[in-house]
Amino acid sequence: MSFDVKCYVTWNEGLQRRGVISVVDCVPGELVEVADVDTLAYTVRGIVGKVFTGLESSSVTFDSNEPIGSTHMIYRYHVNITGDKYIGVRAVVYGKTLVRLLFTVPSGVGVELGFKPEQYTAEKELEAGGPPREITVAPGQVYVDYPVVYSISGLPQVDVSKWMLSIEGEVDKPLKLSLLDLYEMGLDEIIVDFHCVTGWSVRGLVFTGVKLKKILEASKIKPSAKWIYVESLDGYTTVLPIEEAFDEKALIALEMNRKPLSIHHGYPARLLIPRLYGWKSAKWVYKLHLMSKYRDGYWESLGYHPRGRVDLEERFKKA
Ligand SMILES: Nc1nc2c(c(=O)[nH]1)N[C@H]1C(S)=C(S)[C@@H](COP(=O)(O)O)O[C@H]1N2
Ligand SMILES: [Mo]
Repeated sequence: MSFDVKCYVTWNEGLQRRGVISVVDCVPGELVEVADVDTLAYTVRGIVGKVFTGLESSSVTFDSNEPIGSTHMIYRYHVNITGDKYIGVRAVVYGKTLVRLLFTVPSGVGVELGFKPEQYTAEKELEAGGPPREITVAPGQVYVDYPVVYSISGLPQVDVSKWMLSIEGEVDKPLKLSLLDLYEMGLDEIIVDFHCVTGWSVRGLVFTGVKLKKILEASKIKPSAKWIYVESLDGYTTVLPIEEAFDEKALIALEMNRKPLSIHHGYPARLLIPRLYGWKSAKWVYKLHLMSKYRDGYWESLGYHPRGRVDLEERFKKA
């Protein structure tokens, strides 16, 4: 295996709760063609040998694969360490080309990198596509009747009498809003299509909630605020560029199809950013942390895009 590979090292609290201590996210420096699960296993084994010192002769076994939209596939493998310990592998394939290889390193597995990791710059990813605009196309999606329910770790316990949405970080006026405070700010209704990055979409969902823009204006965000790191009660996190939150249709949603959100869909409140893929629309949200610097949320640390615009098909990081 002679080709070059550059790697970043990242981590996320939500992943750490699930036993993953860090993620080594690698991008091949040249075109790597993928034919099938076995030849890809061989390629993965070669890259493992380059990335981790001392793992040159470990075995790699296939786990599962799944399509992401109509253009990408994720292949999962295990790099067997000792006994039941393994490093997880997620290979992101675009058409027939390997575009990213992510290693999830569990706690208790000491690894040594055979190189110096690069510094990831999310800002580079935002240059594509020009100014934000309404979605007119959702390439590579298929339509279903009702949104699939996702949660990284089951349904959280919610006590609405104690629940607050906190807005903090790069703001002049930090806020803590109760559900009643949110209703009193005045609700708007939007009708939008919802798109999950894995490839399903739902047409014409009605969401009612407080415009995110209104909440950010009330908290007097500083000019240094460039990103919003979003935290949820189930340990889920995500991140979005500040401009996306100023979209007229971006909401802290309290109702779906004119009924309070069900616990499955994020009661008491969820983010809803219709022009971004669904993973940015965090359910059971309790904190918006305004930041000057980017950091990965849960899916972003597994290679998903810092912005995730549907019309541009920003499914995975490209840098
Ligand atoms: N807190 C939390 N929010 C989340 C998720 C999650 O696992 N936890 N999954 C995301 C993903 S990947 C999608 S597509 C949407 C799905 O929304 P739904 O479960 O209401 O259909 O929720 C997003 N928000
Ligand atoms: Mo999703």
